[in-house]
Amino acid sequence: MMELGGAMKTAGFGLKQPAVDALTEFRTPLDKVFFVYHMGVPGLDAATWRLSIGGLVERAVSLSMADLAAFEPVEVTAFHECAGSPLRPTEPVRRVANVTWRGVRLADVLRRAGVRPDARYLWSYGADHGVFGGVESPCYLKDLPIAETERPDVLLATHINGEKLSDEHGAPVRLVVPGYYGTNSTKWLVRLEPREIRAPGHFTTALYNDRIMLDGRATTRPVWRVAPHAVIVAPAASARLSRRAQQISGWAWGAREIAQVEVSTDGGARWRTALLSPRQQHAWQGFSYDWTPDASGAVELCCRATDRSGEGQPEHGARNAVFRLAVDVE
Ligand SMILES: Nc1nc2c(c(=O)[nH]1)N[C@H]1C(S)=C(S)[C@@H](COP(=O)(O)O)O[C@H]1N2
Ligand SMILES: [Mo]
Repeated sequence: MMELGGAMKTAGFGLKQPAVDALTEFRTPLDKVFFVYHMGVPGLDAATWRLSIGGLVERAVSLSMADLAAFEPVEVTAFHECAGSPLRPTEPVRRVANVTWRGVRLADVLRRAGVRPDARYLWSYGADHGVFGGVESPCYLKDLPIAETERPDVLLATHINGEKLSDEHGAPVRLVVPGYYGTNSTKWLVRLEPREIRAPGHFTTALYNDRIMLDGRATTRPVWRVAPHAVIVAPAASARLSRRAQQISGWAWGAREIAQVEVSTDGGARWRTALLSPRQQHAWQGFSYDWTPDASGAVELCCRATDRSGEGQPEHGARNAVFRLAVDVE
């Protein structure tokens, strides 16, 4: 693996995570968009930034910011979800936002280099390097199935919600793969390589590779496509509610469009179907449920999503385990 970065602006793990009940807007304002980095922030200079493309291509390419700006600009609104700590992959963290990315299509840029037909994965390199989980990595290296790189909504992004990317969000250019967990959207992007095999780095083999059982055999599954998930944003956590008619509302998302959201007001004993908005682009979908509490005391509200293919959410022990919220009715 190659060393690509220079000095780091900050070193070590960093995280910002607003509470779920702060996510009241359809498009999450920037001050409520989480960020996360494993090894620090490199602090790249847009004036000298280059993206190199090598590996299984017809011709090696190196692009500057001006070169990138010559491609057709595109905008995509998409949910953005972190898979949670790769050291505790079955623990839900509900680290999510819904944002509008602007940039150029990855497919357009790759066409400049010409991806060879034997390529099966696209490796993406971030300029950050350092220690995470006790392991030293020379860069942040991820991979994607090559078919995803042909999607028109997979971007090399320069802007988030109309603003230039901040250093924390991956300036000057990051990959954005709507429908895939955030970990695959490589920030501080400096190199792309179509390859025949999966990337060998710590962040693709040891971390972000779920241990699962398939047909009675233990195997691994890359943390790529986002599993169905839903959260309640109103009422707020530990709210004190009156016994008047009110609404339970929130967001649902997943790699596939969500077909149904159900709400429970008794800790999961009975479930009712919520009103659900259709999906726009790759955005999260709003849901709401009208509720008049019929008794006072502690209540556990829950919500769960099912996608178009019928996949739902596990009760426990998964990053998308059913969301539960304790509230108090007066
Ligand atoms: N180069 C690089 N890219 C990265 C990361 C990182 O540590 N280094 N973290 C990933 C993870 S785990 C997530 S969830 C998203 C978060 O993007 P954000 O910080 O802009 O919200 O970036 C991803 N891209
Ligand atoms: Mo993440």
